[in-house]
Formats: sequence, structure tokens, C-alpha cells
Amino acid sequence: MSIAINDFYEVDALYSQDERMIRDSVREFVRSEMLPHVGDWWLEGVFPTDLARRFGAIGALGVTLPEEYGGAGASYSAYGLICREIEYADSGLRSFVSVQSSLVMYPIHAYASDALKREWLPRLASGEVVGCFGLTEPDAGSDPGSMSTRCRKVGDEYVITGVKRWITSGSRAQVAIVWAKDDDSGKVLGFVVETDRDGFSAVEIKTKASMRASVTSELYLDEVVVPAANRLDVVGLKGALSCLNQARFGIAFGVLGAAQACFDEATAYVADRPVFGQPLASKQIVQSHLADMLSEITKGSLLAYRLGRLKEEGKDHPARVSLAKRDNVRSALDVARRARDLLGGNGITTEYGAIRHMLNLETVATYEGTDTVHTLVLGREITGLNAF
Ligand code: TGC
Ligand code: FAD
Repeated sequence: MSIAINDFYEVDALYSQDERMIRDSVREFVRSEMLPHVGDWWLEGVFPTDLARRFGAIGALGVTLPEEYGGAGASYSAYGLICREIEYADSGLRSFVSVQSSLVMYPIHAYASDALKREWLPRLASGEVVGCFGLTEPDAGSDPGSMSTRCRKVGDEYVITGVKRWITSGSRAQVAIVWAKDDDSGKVLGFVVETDRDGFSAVEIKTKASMRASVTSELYLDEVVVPAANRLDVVGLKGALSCLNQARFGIAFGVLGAAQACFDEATAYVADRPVFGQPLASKQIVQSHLADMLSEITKGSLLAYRLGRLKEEGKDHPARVSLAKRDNVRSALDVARRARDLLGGNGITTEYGAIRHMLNLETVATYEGTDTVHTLVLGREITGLNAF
């Protein structure tokens, strides 16, 4: 009996035929259309402008939403598998899809009026429109409850002022989900903000040594006026955190794609690379690395599969999502670092994927809750004591 190295525990067979079909079509697109170019995009620091529509055309945006809004009514697991396939190419490309689907389309679908849903969701699904999610600020990242951005109600409108930092797709977006504290109640409120409103501007952050094939920006809101109807129907930080729960779920699947790409690259490389008269693959220490890498990917795949099914049963408790995000990102980083090492000097060039994935994954370990934040979420769940 032979075992498929890329599906060591036959996790694939646990997914439905529909889920695998969606996964396979995204895989074909990513490997033929993105993989050959993504190293150059990363090096040049660009996210090509046509990618949004191309992701839309293959149905990768908002796939879990109903068809009336441009989605496919697919399972959460299908969404996770899409993230994994896209992150096989690059975490920055998956970030675009995560933000568009989980951080922009999700809150509009969950909390916005019917009129806003009809106005934005189909165009976000097709990629005609790009969205961003503004929660983090220069002085409020892990602790978003300490945000400085403020809103105040004036008649039938809200006036929003503040600065958001590290915002994926920020300077490409036509629509931003912005979180601000209400002057009256002190509660966090969310808004759908059209980015062409007076007082709104965005500046791209160009100094990144990670996630270079992704646009990251600072948003400035200077007395931006939006109709009260643009307010999301949720009060408190839980509105923003509920969106993070969706995106973190996708990341738990997605990072396995980056890990798989590094593993595939490293196994191919060591098979051919001669050292001391033999292929690198014949050395015990090299095989030990490969065995550890395979173990991490296999365990992560089982964890992601189970999380998907729990989510489909409505049991995606935030602490469960934290465990999977934290652990699968750790695994992926470990695999990427080992792959980079096994490639020797070649491992530091972008002609291979390992260092690009490794550097991207440093961001993934930081955004959507740092490794430490998720450790403390789990610590709080275990002990009942808040150690933040
Ligand atoms: P805390 O008191 O714990 O919670 C406030 C309220 O929110 C509820 N809640 C959640 N609800 C849904 N999902 C979650 N994950 C939730 N976590 C908490 C909670 O039940 C409570 O509800 P209620 O009804 O009692 O009011 O809030 P805290 O201020 O103590 O903060 C907790 C902490 C630190 C875990 C949280 O603030 C946190 O997660 N910090 C990390 C911030 C973060 O992850 N930012 C990400 C920004 S977006 C981004 O990075 C996008 S990257 C691009 C990409 O995704 O690809
Ligand atoms: P800090 O919160 O200042 O953390 C610094 C260090 O302190 C970390 O090691 C952290 O783990 C540690 N720390 C924090 N709290 C504690 C504690 N209680 N005890 C011990 N240690 C602690 N945000 C958005 O809103 N939208 C986006 O689209 C978005 N995209 C991003 C894209 C990129 C490329 C990056 C890098 C970030 C993005 N972010 C986005 C922001 C991201 O979510 C934050 O960077 C992240 O939440 C961490 O916040 P911070 O950078 O302010 O770090």
C-alpha cells in the first residue's frame, strides 16, 4: 500500500465532492496563473490591479454567501480550502481574499441594511469593487478597545475622525469598514465608509519586508460624514471581533498552503542536490527535517478539517479558532524556516518560494491576533483569569 505524501492521512476524502471541486478549480487557477509570477510581484512590491476581478471570476470572493449576493452558498470548509490553495502561492494574495470575504463582505452581510447589501456585495464578489477593514491604529493593535478613532451623531449622519494603520488593500479600496468609538456612549461602532467621501485619504506603506505582494496602508479620516444608515447594526467591540473570527478561520487553513509549498519545494530540492557525493535527501538529518515538516502539515490539516466542521455546526467558539490560528501559523513558520535552511544559499533568493513564504508568515503570526494574544485567549479559557 502506498501513501500519498501530500495527503498523508487522507484528509481529502473527508471533504465533500463539491468542496473538492471548488478547491480543484482554484488550485488550477493559482498554479497556472499566479505561481509563475508571484515571486516577481513580491520582489517588485506590487499586487496587480487586475487580480481582484480575476479572483472574482473564479468565485474565490465571498464564497460562503448566498448566490443572491454573488456568493456560492458554499461551506466554510470550502472557503478554508480556497484560502489554502491561494496561500500555496503567497500569503499576501490570500490576505486580499481574507479581507474581502471575511472582513468586508461578512460584516456587510451580517450587520448592514438590505440596501447596503444589494449595493456592495455583488460588486465585492465580482472583484469590481475592493474593500478594506480599518480596526488597528498606530497605538492600538492587540488592544483594539483602546482605539482613538471617534464618531459622533449629528442629525441623520455620523462624523468620523481618526487614523487607522496597517490596513490591507487600504489604498485600493472603494469601500472601508471602519470601527470608531461613539462620543456619547463610549461604545465601538462600525460603519460602511465610501472612500471617495470628503476627508478620507489613504497612503500605502512601502517599507515592508514581508507581504510585499499585498497592499498595506494607513487610513486618515478627517471629519468624514456618513449617513446614519451606513452604521452597522452591532454595538461594542464584539462586532469587529466577530469578523476576526471569520478571517482567523481562513488563516488556519491558508497557512497550510504556504507550508505545503515549502515542503514540496524542499523535497524536490533535496532529491536532486548532491552533497558529499550523494543526494541531500539521503542524509539522516535531512530526512528528520522532512519527517517533522510532514507531521506539522498533517496535524494542521486535521485540525483545520475539524475546525471547519465545528464551524458549520455553529461551534466555532473564538478560543477554538485561536488555537487553530496560533498552532497552524507556528507549524507553517517552522516548515518554512526548515525549507529555507535545506535550500542553503538558494534558499535566500526569491527564485525559490521558501524565504518569501517565511517572511510573509512573520506577518501572519502578527496580524489577526499575535501569537501572544492567542496564547492569552487560550490561557483565559483554561483558567478563567484574564492575563492581558
Ligand atoms: P473582550 O472583553 O475579550 O471581548 C469584547 C467582546 O467581544 C466578544 N469577543 C468576540 N466575539 C467574536 N469573536 C471573537 N473572536 C471574540 N473575542 C471576544 C466578547 O465575548 C465580548 O462580548 P460582550 O458581549 O461581552 O461585549 O475584549 P478585550 O478588549 O479584552 O480584547 C480581547 C482580545 C485581546 C482577545 C481582542 O481584542 C483581540 O483579539 N485582539 C487582537 C486584535 C486583532 O486581532 N486585530 C486584527 C486586526 S484585522 C487584521 O489583522 C487583518 S489582517 C489581514 C488578513 O486577515 O489577511
Ligand atoms: P502590538 O499590539 O503593539 O504588539 C507588540 C507586541 O506586544 C507583540 O509581540 C504582542 O504579542 C505583544 N503583546 C500585546 N499585548 C500583550 C500582552 N497583554 N502581554 C504580553 N505581550 C503582549 N489591521 C486591521 O485592522 N486591518 C487590516 O487589514 C490589517 N492588515 C494588516 C496587514 C499587515 C501586513 C500587518 C503587519 C498588520 C495588519 N493589521 C491589520 C494590523 C494587525 O492586526 C496588528 O499589527 C496586530 O493586531 C498587532 O498589533 P500591533 O502591530 O499594534 O502590535
